[in-house]
Amino acid sequence: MKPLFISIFFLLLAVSSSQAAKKPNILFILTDDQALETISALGNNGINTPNIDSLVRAGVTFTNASNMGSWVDDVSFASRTMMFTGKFLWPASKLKGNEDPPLIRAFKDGGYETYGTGAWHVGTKDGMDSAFDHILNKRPVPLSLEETETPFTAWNHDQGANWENGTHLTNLTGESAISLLKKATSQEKPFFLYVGFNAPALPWQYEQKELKSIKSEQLSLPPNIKNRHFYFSLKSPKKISPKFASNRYRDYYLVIERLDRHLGRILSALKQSGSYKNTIIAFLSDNGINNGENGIIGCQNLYEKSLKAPLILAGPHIPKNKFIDTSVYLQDVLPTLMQLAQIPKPKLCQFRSFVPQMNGKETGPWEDILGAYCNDMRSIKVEDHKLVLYRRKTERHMKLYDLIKDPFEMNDLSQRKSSSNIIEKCLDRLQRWEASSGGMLNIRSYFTQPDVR
Ligand SMILES: [Ca+2]
Repeated sequence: MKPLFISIFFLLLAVSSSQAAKKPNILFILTDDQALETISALGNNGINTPNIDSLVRAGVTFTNASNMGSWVDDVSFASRTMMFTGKFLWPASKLKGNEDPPLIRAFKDGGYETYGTGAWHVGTKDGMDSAFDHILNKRPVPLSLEETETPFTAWNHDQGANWENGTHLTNLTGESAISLLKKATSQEKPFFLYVGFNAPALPWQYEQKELKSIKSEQLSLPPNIKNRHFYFSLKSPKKISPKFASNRYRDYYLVIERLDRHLGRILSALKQSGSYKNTIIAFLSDNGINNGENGIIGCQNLYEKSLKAPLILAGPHIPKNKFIDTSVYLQDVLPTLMQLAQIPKPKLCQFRSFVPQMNGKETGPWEDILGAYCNDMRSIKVEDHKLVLYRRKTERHMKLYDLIKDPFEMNDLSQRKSSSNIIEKCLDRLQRWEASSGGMLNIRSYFTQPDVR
């Protein structure tokens, strides 16, 4: 090789290795059943989340990120399986679970070393074992409390679940994340670190001394706590009393505050490692939950409270302290991270990147946002409206809400004459989506306007 060619060769080598060094690390923090409004930076004065707040200030927060729904009671499982396989709801429901998660594999193929800890709960081969190169303290979910004669007490370590072996699971996951982070930041390759907090999924356990930090009687409850859902197949107490609801809120918030403290420790460790500036942090949940709103306990429904969850991205080339209300799916997060990391999106991935929206594009990646729960419910958000369909045996219900004027979904507009155009539009789009995505329902045969009113 002549000297000039040798120089050019080494120059190119240097350029390509410096580009490789610039690939951002990914710190992917996924919580379980965390509703959108559980963040103090989003205006909730009842909870104190200084570390999630710091991410909100450091990055972009999507305030309309929804789960696409579920084909089983276990909504978390469906949401996560869609998230890590890239498949829409019905195609994901047909997966046999005999391959490793393709969207994590894409990062491995793109030169990333992968690490995982905590809750996983994804319908792919061998659980977390096939997903990551390095695993610490993986945790199957859901957890169950041991059957004892003692009534459930949040701070009783002997009852197991989150207190198994005397350590709260949130502490264990937080500490495992820091151990993996130390290992990952000592390597040359860029890392993808997955941290799956079981919190704030049930059971809500905390130390007794933590109780005094939140006074349930001082929590302000949303107006739809007093609203009663009409649909009888949803499991819920007959009437949610304000005291019952505020105690639930308190317990839920206490578990999130512990999660926030551990997030703070992880962020400090990342800063101390020197890798903070070249790391994209994704903080999100798999779905939200109803804690008594509209008379419902749980996430097996299509109210916004259960569909929507936090979605925050911070790091290099991501705007700071920006809020975006464009509708996206929570499952769009991995294609987004792939675009930011310049990794090709696998062809099988049906979800889309929202990088253009982070950079100012006003129209969303989706024309409308779909929701489904088994074959009992369907929803679609078109412009400001949301249509929800319910079916059980021969029974049919239709509800229409204006999400701008009525964010708590309390005023059904489906009976109004003026609603017929938007209902037709919603039904048409829902029918098209159901048919094109492998759904089981013929929407039009079940729901035609005159029959359901
Ligand atoms: Ca969940």
